[in-house]
Amino acid sequence: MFASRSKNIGLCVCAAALSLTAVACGSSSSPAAPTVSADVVITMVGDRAAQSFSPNPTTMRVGQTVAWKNTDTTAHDATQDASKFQTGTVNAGATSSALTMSAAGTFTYHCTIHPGMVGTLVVQ
Ligand SMILES: [Cu+2]
Repeated sequence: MFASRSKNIGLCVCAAALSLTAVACGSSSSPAAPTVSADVVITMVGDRAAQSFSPNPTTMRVGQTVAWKNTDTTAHDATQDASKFQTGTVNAGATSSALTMSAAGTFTYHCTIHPGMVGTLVVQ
């Protein structure tokens, strides 16, 4: 009785882990950006100092998701200065994965490819 019970639990955990892995792989490896449904979308405008990201600053609530959409003709990323969050490289025309902001704070971020590109995200 106990043995078959724990076996079932083990299978459940395994299946959940597999499906999570599949989702993660699907979103990060697909060449064309899937349609991202984030609560907040920040546009990557280009290498323009404090005007590189729009809107800037961006304000959102704890628990909301945010994605960065690159409307420029070259790749960018959005990396929090203390690396608490990062989009990874977002190619021209693409949109990053949606990131969930789970903590309040004022987060300054930049593009590691173009360090002059800076923005601020305020999570309330
Ligand atoms: Cu950049």
